[in-house]
Amino acid sequence: MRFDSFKTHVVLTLTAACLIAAPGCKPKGTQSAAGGDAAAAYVAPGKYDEFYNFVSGGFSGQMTVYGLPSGRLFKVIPVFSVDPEKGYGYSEESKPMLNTSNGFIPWDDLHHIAISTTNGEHDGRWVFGNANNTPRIARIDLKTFKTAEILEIPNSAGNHSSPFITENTEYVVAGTRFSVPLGGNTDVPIDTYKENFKGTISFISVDQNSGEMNIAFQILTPGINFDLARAGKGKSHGWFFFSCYNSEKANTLLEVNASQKDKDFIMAVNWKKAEEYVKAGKAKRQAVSYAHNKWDDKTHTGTSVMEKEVLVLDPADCPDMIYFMPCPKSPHGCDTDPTGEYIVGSGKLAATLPVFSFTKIQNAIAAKDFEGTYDGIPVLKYESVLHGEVQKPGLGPLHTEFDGNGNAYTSFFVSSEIVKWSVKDLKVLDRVPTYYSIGHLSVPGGPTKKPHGKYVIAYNKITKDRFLPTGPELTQSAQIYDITGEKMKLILDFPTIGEPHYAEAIPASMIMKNSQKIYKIEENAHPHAAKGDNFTRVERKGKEVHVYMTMIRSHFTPDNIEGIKMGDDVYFHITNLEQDWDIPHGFAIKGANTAELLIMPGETSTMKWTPSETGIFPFYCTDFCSALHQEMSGYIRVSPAGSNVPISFGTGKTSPSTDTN
Ligand code: RUQ
Ligand code: CUA
Repeated sequence: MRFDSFKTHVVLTLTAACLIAAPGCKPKGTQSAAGGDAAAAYVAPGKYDEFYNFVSGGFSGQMTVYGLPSGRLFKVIPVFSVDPEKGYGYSEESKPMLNTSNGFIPWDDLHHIAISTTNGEHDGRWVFGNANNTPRIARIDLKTFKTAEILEIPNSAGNHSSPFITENTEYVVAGTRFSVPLGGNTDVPIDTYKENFKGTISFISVDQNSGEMNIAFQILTPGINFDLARAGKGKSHGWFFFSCYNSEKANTLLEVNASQKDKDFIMAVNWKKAEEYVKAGKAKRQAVSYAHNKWDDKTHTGTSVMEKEVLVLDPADCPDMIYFMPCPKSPHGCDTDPTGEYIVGSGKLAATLPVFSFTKIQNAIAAKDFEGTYDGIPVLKYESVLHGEVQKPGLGPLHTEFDGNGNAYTSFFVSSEIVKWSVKDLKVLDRVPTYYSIGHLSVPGGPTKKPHGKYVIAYNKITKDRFLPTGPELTQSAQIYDITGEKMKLILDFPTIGEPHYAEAIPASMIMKNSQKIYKIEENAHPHAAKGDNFTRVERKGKEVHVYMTMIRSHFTPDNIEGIKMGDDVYFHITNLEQDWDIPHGFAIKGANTAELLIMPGETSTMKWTPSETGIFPFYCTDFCSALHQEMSGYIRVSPAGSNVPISFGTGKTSPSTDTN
């Protein structure tokens, strides 16, 4: 009796939850439907994974690195959020990396991953990620797995359509999700949206040797929302495709008001043409302010410079540069196939999946086969550019990836499934449920000209019933399916950090051979490095005290420091003298209102500490580094402001014995 009413309650609750939160949540026997072939994902102890999987951390602001097919977590790379574990955003050297025109920003929301490519194929050099909230793009160096550069994007708000990449990493792009008023007067009534709000997309050039990013130009667009993008490749190299919604230009209750029209757009940009217009002087200089932050591996220091200008192209002055293609119902994903001929638009609210043909787009442009204009920009005829529609594919299509055999894999949020279909004849070949409400999906190499194939990984929005409960918030979930056969086969569930959005996977062999083991101490150009114990010292400069310290298994030099006074700011500049792989040392001091430092072999890092009381403060190494790790510690003495305790320091100076026995 009690059991029955309990069951009814559970069913009702589940149904309500399905309607509100998870339209795809089907009350199926989750345990039996869950059956996967875990053996296929098994990587034996001591064996390496086949792929690195770079996964966006969503609202964690970080990027995570997993092995595939094991789903084992290797690393959280701090990118847009501070990370006390690594001292990122807390050490004096790393603070500039999070500087913006709005000041220091300790958090962001990282959605999309782009691994660098050469000739449209992975080259394993860098991975890019976007900051969705305060618009930025980051570049991570895959030799060190460290954030090497962060570039802020001006004239943008909600950098969602980013950081997708061209065939030779010529550019990464940034399309604004929110249109906003631009230029001098931005203090305008919100309901003047239609007159005053504009969008931009930015083309950010990437230096082929250093990887350094710079905003090459921006294109001014109508005040719509840009969602996602993909570059053309092969025959469509030189073009870029952006999905847009809110062609209604609504500024309130978008869930209703931005879903009025039957079709929104995919915007096709001829970026080679845009380059010509820039060369011809058609771009206007606009005064803006945005941060450009770079990390230097020799000085182990980040610098932040405020850039003051961008070049903006107005389509009104630049004919034949951009076109709109109608696309059903608020397209989200916009994905080009490995040949570059087909562009798949995924209308979140649409019942079919349109596939556009690049050849037909070119023909329609040549024939001026337009159905009209939108804000002065030509709109191509839907039928003229359509390769065809996948019929009844599923509900709520979001994203499409490709294998190397002419197949596409589309995620369906509402019907919670991955659907495999043939790009050529648009026939649905297979479908497999996900648990639950899949967002992005990823085939290794899926966005490149040469997909590596083998697996498709689902990155889900809802995790109910898959893992042990952990209070109101459950872990996020990814699922791996084997796609080597005709039928997709679930082989593993694995939890993820933050909320996973897009991810990319790349063969381990392309990364691991380049992975850096140490920083060479003789190359350390940090101005405050102590490259040996004989360089260690403590210096007072007015109210600043600088401690030049070294660390090596298993002691600090110096480890006894006196002469600090209340009102001082103490800077610990600490150099890890180790030259062995995987021997970082950590540094923490009692009462410091900052994070630890975690210092790599050969690196120098600085902690600023303002003592809050007098007394003796122990400090210690936080990373278990040897059998004598617990001994790796020291003391610092803080005296009252007026005290005359002189600066003194040392290691291994033992005081005369007071032992009287
Ligand atoms: S999104 S779930 Cu932010 Cu890439 Cu599509
Ligand atoms: Cu160094 Cu523990």
